[in-house]
Amino acid sequence: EPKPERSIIVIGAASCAGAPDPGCAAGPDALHHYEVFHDTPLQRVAWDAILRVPRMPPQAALIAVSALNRKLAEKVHGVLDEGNFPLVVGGDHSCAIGTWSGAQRALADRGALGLIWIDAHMDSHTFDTTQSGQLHGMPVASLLGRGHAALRAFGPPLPDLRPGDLCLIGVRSYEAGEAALLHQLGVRVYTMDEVRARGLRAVFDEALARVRARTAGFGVSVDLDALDPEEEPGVGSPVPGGIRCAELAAALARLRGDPDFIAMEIVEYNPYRDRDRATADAAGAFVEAVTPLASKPAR
Ligand code: Z70
Ligand code: MN
Ligand code: MN
Ligand code: MN
Repeated sequence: EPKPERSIIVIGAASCAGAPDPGCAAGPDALHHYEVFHDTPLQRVAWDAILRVPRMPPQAALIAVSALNRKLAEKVHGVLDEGNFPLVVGGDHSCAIGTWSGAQRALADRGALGLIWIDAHMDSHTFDTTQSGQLHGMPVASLLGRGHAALRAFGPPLPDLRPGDLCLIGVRSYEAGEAALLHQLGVRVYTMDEVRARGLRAVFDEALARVRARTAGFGVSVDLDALDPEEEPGVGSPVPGGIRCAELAAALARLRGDPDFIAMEIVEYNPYRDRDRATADAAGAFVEAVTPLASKPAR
């Protein structure tokens, strides 16, 4: 069988500048070394680069994260312009600002970006509402246009992600300020309680219909802490009571061959907390679940 023309190009974002836990910076190198993302008979997978940030004091995190995101956005845009599929591997979740800004930029002439955000957290703080000060708690707010200007100040101005084009799935740990922002903007949040009540499959299909409705393409951001830490402990901020790996893989399989599915992100892998590579293998299973991709992205 001929291999499809669209390859998965892996870009590492080896940074923990946006998180309190330094272990996530080692995530991309560990996943590369474990070879969890690999060719299948129908899908080519190749590592492009692992982006790194210089060692900096915590007060310089904003500078480090915005510099990384500028490089990451360029990479993602370039991979999409070549007709390939970017897979961004974190690192802490503040890299999502670069990943999805790059995707927005690549889609710009054709329309808006849709985004499914799978996470135990809301990641929707602004500098006014954050209690921790950690940037990985802010990427959603930033993409919605509520972030610090420095975080998205690269290249020509980007449109804000529209609240109706975004869904969160798996949420079970958040603070009042970020919940109020998402409620005010009308972002659909599928909490873990709703996932348990309705099943991930039903919730995922509904989210998919929403992020597709008014967009030119959509992506999925998987924070591995959405998973249940009893099964997958290798994350920066474990929160009990999450999604089962097999359930998420089954839901993601809905994306197989979908020409509008343009990019994916898997973040917050901490190899020091992993057990028998279970969490690394889950990351590999999620990529296998979405393959083979459609041979060509939608035009
Ligand atoms: C908390 C904060 C967070 C990820 C932890 C936690 C945020 N709401 N995000 N792990 N991925 O610090 O703002
Ligand atoms: Mn997150
Ligand atoms: Mn372009
Ligand atoms: Mn999280």
